[in-house]
Amino acid sequence: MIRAFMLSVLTALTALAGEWKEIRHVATVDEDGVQRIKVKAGSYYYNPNYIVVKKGIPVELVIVRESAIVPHNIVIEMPGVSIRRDLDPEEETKVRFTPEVTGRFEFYCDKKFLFFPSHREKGMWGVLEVVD
Ligand SMILES: [Cu+2]
Repeated sequence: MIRAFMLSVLTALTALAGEWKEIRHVATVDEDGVQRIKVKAGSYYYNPNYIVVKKGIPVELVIVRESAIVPHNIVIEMPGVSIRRDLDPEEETKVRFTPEVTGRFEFYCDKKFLFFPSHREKGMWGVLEVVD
């Protein structure tokens, strides 16, 4: 509990500083054969922001948005996968896909307000590493 709190404080500070620190998560396969990963999203981060998944096994990102006025989304582009979804502020957003190639791919929020830096530039991005 304290650890989770410390982590959220750290994440908030990192977001303020505009820095990006790796928070790694290696997915496991649930009983239903899905690699299900809970992701927290907010201004301006994803937690975890480095997700390792296995090739050829369905992935489900269960994204919980930190309640805020600022809208966020998630964009994932990789061979065979093209996703751009707004994140629901009230409930979980479930994003499903099956990675068919190995490699490292970026996911990010492409929201932007007027001439301000994009959320991606502010640190709202992560790495999806697909392994064999
Ligand atoms: Cu955003």
